[in-house]
Amino acid sequence: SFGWTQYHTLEEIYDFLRDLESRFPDNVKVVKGGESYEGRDILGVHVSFNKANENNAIFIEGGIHAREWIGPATVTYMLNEFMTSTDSRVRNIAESHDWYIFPSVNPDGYVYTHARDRMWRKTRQPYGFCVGADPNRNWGFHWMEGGASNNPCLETFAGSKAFSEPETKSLADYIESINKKLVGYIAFHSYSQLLLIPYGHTSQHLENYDELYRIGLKGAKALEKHYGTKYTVGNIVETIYIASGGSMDWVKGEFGTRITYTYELRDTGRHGFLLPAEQIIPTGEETLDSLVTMLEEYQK
Ligand code: 0X9
Ligand code: ZN
Repeated sequence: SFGWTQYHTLEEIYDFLRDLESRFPDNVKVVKGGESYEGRDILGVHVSFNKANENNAIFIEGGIHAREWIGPATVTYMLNEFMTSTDSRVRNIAESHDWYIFPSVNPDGYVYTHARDRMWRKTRQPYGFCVGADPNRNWGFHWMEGGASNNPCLETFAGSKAFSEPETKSLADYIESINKKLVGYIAFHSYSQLLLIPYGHTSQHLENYDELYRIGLKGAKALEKHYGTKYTVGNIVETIYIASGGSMDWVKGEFGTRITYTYELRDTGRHGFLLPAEQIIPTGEETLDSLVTMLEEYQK
């Protein structure tokens, strides 16, 4: 059965989503957020406990980079807690929002990391002799304005144009269709233990940077309490490097969605992308607490 002591395949994750829908038919609906180059569905769930929360929705994105397996694992962990936790703080945050949760938005890449190359990052659309674009450089907001390459053989290839990848194009259309309901967009990557605030093309601070920074620090503090895991909070350019064309940046730039963060989950490099499965549950616990804490803060 599905659990968090091992990493799962795409089909196992999708079965978990369908299973949740059958266990909670009044609250969980499996939704198609788009389609991949190889024709796979990008599946997620829409979770709703109360029609009144319709316009208080949080979008959760995992797995845009194929090899960052702790992303989908943490996202499914949190989703399961939203449905089953008896902790009053988790219940309150879960039930006071609608959720659009997509654990694995680069399904071709994820399947490829299981079948062929554990370290694959990109999509799987061919470009001449090389394959794939970086789906976190392919979104149409300040596309190709730094930290992105026009060489299809590199890991940060931005695609032949903005939204050249079916995954980003179809998911963007889906997000656009629900954008008025969204108050938050949170992306999960690994690794480096960072909580990143837009944008990735400029170190200039956003209108609500100070709010996001203040809330982010509270989240990082809550996260650290569990296992001592330390996170750095800040603007993308100031904290890691220039990276234009990311999904969160497009959502923020296009719709002005208020709460926007990108997590870079565990660890800081000892295991890197190959984070041992024993760390899924601790990562899930600490990350969930940080998210709950930030959403509590935001509501104040
Ligand atoms: O380079 C990236 O896309 C992210 N780091 S990773 O090691 N997971 O590849 C950083 C995210 C930058 N995010 C945005 N610009 N939105
Ligand atoms: Zn990543």
